[in-house]
Amino acid sequence: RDERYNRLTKEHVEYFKSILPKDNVICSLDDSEETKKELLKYNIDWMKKYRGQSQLVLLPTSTDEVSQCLRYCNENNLAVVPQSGNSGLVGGSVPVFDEIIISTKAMNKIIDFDDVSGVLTCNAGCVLADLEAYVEERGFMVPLDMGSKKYCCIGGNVSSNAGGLRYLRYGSLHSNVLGLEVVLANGQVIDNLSKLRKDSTGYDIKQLFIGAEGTLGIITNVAISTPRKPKAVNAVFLSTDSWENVQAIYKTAKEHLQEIISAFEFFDEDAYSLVKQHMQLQVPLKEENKFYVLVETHGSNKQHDNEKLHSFLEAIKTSNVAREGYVSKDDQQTRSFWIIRESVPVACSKNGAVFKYDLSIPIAQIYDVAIYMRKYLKEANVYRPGDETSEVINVAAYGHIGDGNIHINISCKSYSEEIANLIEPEIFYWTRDHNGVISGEHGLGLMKGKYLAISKPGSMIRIMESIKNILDPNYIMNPYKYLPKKRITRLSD
Ligand code: FAD
Ligand code: S2G
Ligand code: ZN
Repeated sequence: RDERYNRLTKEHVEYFKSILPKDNVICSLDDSEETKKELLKYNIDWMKKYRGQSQLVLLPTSTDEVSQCLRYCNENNLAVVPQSGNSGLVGGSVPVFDEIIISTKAMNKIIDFDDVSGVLTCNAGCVLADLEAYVEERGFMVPLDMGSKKYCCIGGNVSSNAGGLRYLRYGSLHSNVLGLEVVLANGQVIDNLSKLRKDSTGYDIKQLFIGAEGTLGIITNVAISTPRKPKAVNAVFLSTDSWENVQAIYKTAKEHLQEIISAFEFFDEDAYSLVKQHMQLQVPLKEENKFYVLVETHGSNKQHDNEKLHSFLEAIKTSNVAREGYVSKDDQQTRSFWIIRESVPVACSKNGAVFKYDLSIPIAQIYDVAIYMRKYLKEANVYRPGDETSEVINVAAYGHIGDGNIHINISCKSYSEEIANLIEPEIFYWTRDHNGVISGEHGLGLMKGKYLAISKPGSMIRIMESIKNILDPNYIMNPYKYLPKKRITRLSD
């Protein structure tokens, strides 16, 4: 614990109680067991891998209350963790020690929606699934989708620069987010809540906060561009027996489906074995295989799209690159295909403990990381398939091939430092040596901050630190993570 940060006192709590609604200050300094239980929810991450000891959760209801809270914390050297849905997977959203948690959960209102431009303006604490429902009613869709949509919030999505299942077609939050309102550590409010699609007037300040993971300020409001909801959606579920064939299917999809392709996801036989074991799902397959692919299209004209889909399927058949293929009959079956894909990370967590990796690697080599890690863990004699006593139970690979983003989930009966130290930083060095980066979409958080120098040169890290020093000179925003003091240094520079 860095002793530069003061410990929480009753006076501090009294101050917060004087500016926030009574129920929006959850503090264990002077309260019951029941409060301690309530606090636990905010202190433990979704994977139950990271756990903080925060004694205080603040739930401000407005930008002004966020500003007053941060200004006070900054003046009193109180460390802060911003939190929204707490579904992050790198330990970024929970305290490391007793940092104060400032949650956006009480800031969950939609401000406005323009149904000509499709620009949605809302509070940071709006749950993604609620925003999806709201814009869908109006014929639009949110340009990101992920398995955590029922509990993640748009402020956390933006702050973690989430990718998700629609990235291939609808792109990054760096392009879909048009404006942000952010409160800095000193309480200053940056009102860049622009709704303009094009703005080339000076540095694009909001971009700094997209993916900053709460280390530069608290996002309080978001303006995001939402595309029209597609009139025609198709989904194809395929199986095949080699990585070369997965790549061939991808190339064929890009050739025949081009502007209507909206997702290209895969998972391998190891991932599928966990889905079969832990999730009771209907999978439209006659036999098992090595790789499974889900291709989805979004278009405005069902008939045109069906013609393109037909030429894609014909090309797949002629080139004999798939073993089985199923076209969804209706929206319900499309949903059932997606449930299979979205159940993979949940199934990977069912064995007890899971070490999650989220790597961006050039597509040609992307699956080699799974092959390498299985071989490496077998040589270390911790991965013995078929042996009940094997520490590592499964090494699953799945993800967003279209984005060049793969997830490796190494599941064990329980967390162990020994296994963690075996995997890391080995998997990150392998990624660097194959021109990849150590996070594609989940971010750095506590888990990967110390490895940043493996993917980014010192010259860039020093610029990041300069930005951090300007915006949070007292280092109260989400300390110990992302840009930690202690870091693996690069051999060069
Ligand atoms: P939190 O977890 O609360 O916070 C995430 C980070 O942002 C933390 O560092 C936190 O300090 C910071 N933060 C939170 N709110 C604010 C704010 N208002 N201002 C500033 N900083 C803030 N991620 C993907 O990218 N793609 C996926 O496909 C995907 N699928 C997932 C599936 C499951 C089942 C689960 C559990 C997670 C998945 N995730 C995925 C990870 C996670 O859902 C995303 O990172 C999501 O964007 C986090 O949003 P959140 O609201 O839960 O943020
Ligand atoms: C996905 C989900 C998170 C995880 O399913 O694409 O981002 O558990 C992942 O890896
Ligand atoms: Zn993902």
